[in-house]
Amino acid sequence: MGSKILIIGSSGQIGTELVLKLREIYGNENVIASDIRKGNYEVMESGPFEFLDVTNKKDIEEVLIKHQIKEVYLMVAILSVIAEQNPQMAWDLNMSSLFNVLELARKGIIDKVFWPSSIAVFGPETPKKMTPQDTIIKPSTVYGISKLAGENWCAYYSRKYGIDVRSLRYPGLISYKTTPGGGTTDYAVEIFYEAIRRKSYTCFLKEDTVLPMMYMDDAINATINLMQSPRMDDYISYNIGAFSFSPKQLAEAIQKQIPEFTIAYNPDSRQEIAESWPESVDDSQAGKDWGWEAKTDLDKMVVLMLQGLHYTIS
Ligand code: AKB
Repeated sequence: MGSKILIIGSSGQIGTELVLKLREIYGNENVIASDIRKGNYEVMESGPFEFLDVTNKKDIEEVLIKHQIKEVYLMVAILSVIAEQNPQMAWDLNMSSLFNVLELARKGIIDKVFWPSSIAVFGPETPKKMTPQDTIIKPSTVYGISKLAGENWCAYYSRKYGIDVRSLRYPGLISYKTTPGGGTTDYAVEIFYEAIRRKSYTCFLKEDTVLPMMYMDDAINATINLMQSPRMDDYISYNIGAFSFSPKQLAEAIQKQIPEFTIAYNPDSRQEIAESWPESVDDSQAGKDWGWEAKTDLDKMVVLMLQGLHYTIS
């Protein structure tokens, strides 16, 4: 490969698995992990790691130059629940991190950027089922507002300065290597820990709240495939979907593997966030433009999660 890759936010839920997959493809030495805190053992041991505060543009620049990096995956964000509690902090971090990277691209230091958007860009007025790529986009959460602004900034830098920036609207992501933190879809990961440890779970969403979700392997493949594809004429933050379920449907899928598992419901303020998001998304544009297709369905995801977590937490 020609140039090296930097993952900012490599200790997070997506960053961890992205580093490992990119190292498998491009070689350990070519993929530099970075975060404000240490990551999981595999990430720390398998290749280079830099402590990096994404709000400090100078520090990012130094790391880029030191390792001769030209491609950056910016996987840092304050997610929906924490953002509601700290609007200004969330706005500052989510926007300054993106600005720092886009500006370094404008200076010619970075050639290619990946930045994650989310289903949180959609709001209560958006069509809920098979939400189109282009539709009413009026987010009602702090996190969603920052993601929509981010999409607009990426489009601006792409159009105005020719920056190659690519983006996906991730649904809720389900994985076992690193826990998510501060999101509304986090219940769909927590439930597996409790299913194994206690055989019961109390969900903070109502039983029939349907949200779009995806197994992490598919999200990682989507991310890398998009970055490997030829550049599109215009910046698009692509809808990508895999499956949708409610807490009740997820519990039923878990019961196929752990029949004694039980679920109870105690909805809190996160319910309102979930209700403002789509139930499913139309991702046909991603399929048409760069061949996107999810590989893991709900039942397969449940089996993979239980197998992965048995190994990790036992
Ligand atoms: C969250 O729940 O905040 C995130 C997201 C859907 O972007 N997982």
